[in-house]
Order: sequence, then structure tokens, then C-alpha cells
Amino acid sequence: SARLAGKTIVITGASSGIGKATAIEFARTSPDNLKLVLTARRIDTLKEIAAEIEAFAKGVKVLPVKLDVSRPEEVSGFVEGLPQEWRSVDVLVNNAGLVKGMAQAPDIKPEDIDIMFSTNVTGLINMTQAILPIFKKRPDGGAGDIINIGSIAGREPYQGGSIYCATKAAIRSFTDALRRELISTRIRIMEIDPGQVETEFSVVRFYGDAEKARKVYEGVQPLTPEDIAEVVVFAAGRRENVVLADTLVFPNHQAAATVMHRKP
Ligand code: NDP
Ligand code: 8X3
Repeated sequence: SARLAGKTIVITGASSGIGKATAIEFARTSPDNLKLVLTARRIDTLKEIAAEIEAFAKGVKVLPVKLDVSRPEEVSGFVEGLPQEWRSVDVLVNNAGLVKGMAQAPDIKPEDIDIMFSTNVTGLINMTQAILPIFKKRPDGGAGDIINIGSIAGREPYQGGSIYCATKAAIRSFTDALRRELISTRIRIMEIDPGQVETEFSVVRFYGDAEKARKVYEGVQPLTPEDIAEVVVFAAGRRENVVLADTLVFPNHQAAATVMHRKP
């Protein structure tokens, strides 16, 4: 959108899936002086994505930055680590997140609990706190967009997903409270909750077992990461008085977290 011309956009978890697709979609649709800061742990992958984007979108500058959002010391140094001309962030897409396993209490591994909470919840909160001071310096109490990627799992807990679902429910509470806290500003707090999207999500869930991950999508037609990327970019591109506060997106075969129509 022309409304995004000249903006600086930070995306977490931009090395794969929804985050990567979102970076490409911003670049494809808003080529005028857009600055994209792409962050994740896999810096080599980010560099390849940056080169890919700069090759097709001539007006777009891309800065790949290695950032593990689960490490508070990396997040607190993130803004200061950016070159000066990249620090005036306008949009933060809090997308980095993961699920580990399908275990049920009392058999959930402590390290899986830790990584899900420290990434999905504390990481998202720390990123938000790192960026908000930039937004708050602007007139009218502040301006800027935060787009949090939640999940249907945050609205509807399911068996074998207790921790992941709890992290996504925490994101939902944090997001709703933040929107209330910032009501006197021009800062927009938005949440987008995907249903089933085919990405590396299930490969990560099953600790790298690609065959198990493939079975999750058997007989169904999941969303693509591009489907969610279109919604993220649409939300960011609305007129400044419009807040797409809360959006749930399903593929056509899905009606609830565990209600899926599978073709035999
Ligand atoms: P992917 O596994 O494809 O992508 C996840 C991204 O998060 C990767 O870029 C990964 O990068 C990054 N990431 C993971 N841990 C960290 C960390 N500690 N610090 C920084 N980045 C990190 O999955 P999706 O694209 O599906 O997931 C994106 C978001 O969408 C997640 O929040 C997920 O919960 C949510 N979601 C996914 C759904 C689905 O069905 N796929 C449905 C609903 C929501 P790297 O490994 O390089 O750090
Ligand atoms: C991912 C959706 O339902 O597979 O957030 O956990 S689900």
C-alpha cells in the first residue's frame, strides 16, 4: 500500500513460514522506500531472503539481524544495535514462535515448557517493550503498529497442546491489555490468529521428523504462509484511524482448533 511508503518494519521469525512470507509481501506491495528489518536466529537464511527481496523490489532496503527473542539480553540491545537510519521503527510484527511436542501433563519436558514460554510469551513482551519507547516519542501520545501473531490455539485449548495453547492465550491477554493501556495514543495494537498453516511449524513440533509433520496436512488443504502474510500487510496498510484489532483466519476445511474435514 502507498500508505506504507517510507516506513520501517521489523519482523521477528522472518527466516521461515509466515514471517518470511510477510517480508516478501510487504516488499511486493509497498516498494517505495520501504525498510525491512528481518530478524531470527538463522542469520544465513535471513541473508538469502534479503538478497532475494532486494533483487525483485528495487525500492526496498533489507537489513538481516540475528536475534533470539528468547534471550532478554539480545532483545534489550536490539534497538541500539541498529544503524541510526533504521531505528525509527513504524511497524513491529511479533511473529517468532514455536511449538514442541504433543505431550500431556505430567509428561511434558521442562525444556519444552521453557522454550515455548520464553519465545512465544516473554520474547514477544520483551520485543514490544523494546519498540514502544520509539512509538511513544511521536506526537499525539505516540504512533506505530504492533501486529501480534496469535493462534486459534489461544482461543481454544486442545489435548496435547496445553503449553502452546497457554502461550497463545497469554499473547491474547497481553495484546488486549496493551490496546486498552494505549487508548490515548495513535498506536495500533492488532492480533492475527491463524488456523492451520503449512510451514516448518509441525516439523519443529515433532523435533525434525518430517514424515510425522507431513501427516498433519494429509487430506486437508491448509493455509499457505502467503495467505496470512496478505492479512498482516492489509492490517498495516489501513488508514491510520482503522484498527484491525482481532482477526481469526481458517482454511476452508477448518471450523475450530480440532474440527477439520479430511478427505479420505
Ligand atoms: P515456522 O517454524 O515456519 O517459523 C517460525 C519462525 O520463528 C522461524 O523464522 C524461526 O526462526 C522463528 N523463531 C523460533 N524461535 C525463535 C527465537 N527464539 N528467536 C527468534 N526467532 C525464532 O512456523 P510458522 O511460520 O508457522 O510460525 C510463525 C508464527 O505463527 C508462530 O508464532 C506460530 O505460533 C504462529 N502460528 C502458526 C500456525 C501454523 O499452523 N503454522 C497457526 C497459528 C499460529 P529461527 O529458527 O531462524 O530462529
Ligand atoms: C497453530 C495451530 O492448532 O496446530 O497455532 O496449534 S494449532
